[in-house]
Amino acid sequence: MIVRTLEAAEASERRVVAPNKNWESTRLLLQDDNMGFSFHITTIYAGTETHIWYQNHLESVYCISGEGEVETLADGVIHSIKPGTIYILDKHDEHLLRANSEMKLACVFNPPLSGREVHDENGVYPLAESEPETCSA
Ligand code: 9YT
Repeated sequence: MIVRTLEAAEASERRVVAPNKNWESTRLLLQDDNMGFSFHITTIYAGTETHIWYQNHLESVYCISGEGEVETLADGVIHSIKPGTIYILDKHDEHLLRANSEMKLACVFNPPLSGREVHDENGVYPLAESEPETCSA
């Protein structure tokens, strides 16, 4: 069994801050844990808009606190996000994520992130030996 706390993870290299300062994320569970998914507590800073397109990953995002919206670019539909909302990127949906207030989100990725992705601003979520993801703004 693996046991970790958010408090301890936030004080370690598991906490990463986006180069564009739109968000930060603490990766509680990563590829090297061999669970088949990764788990993150992500904070989206108030007033930000982030363009995200996880071409190599499926992701589910559950809102713990704060409010915002997610716009899917394929159809222009805007979905509001509030505590209790989950959005599920089952089609690798390209989207814009906006925070009206600071949002705390619980995020699950399949396949798992390795933890290194944040250091490459435009290839934020590459899958080993595949095309880079895009995450900008
Ligand atoms: C909201 C969202 O897409 N979060 C993704 C995870 C986070 N940005 C991270 O850990 O890199």
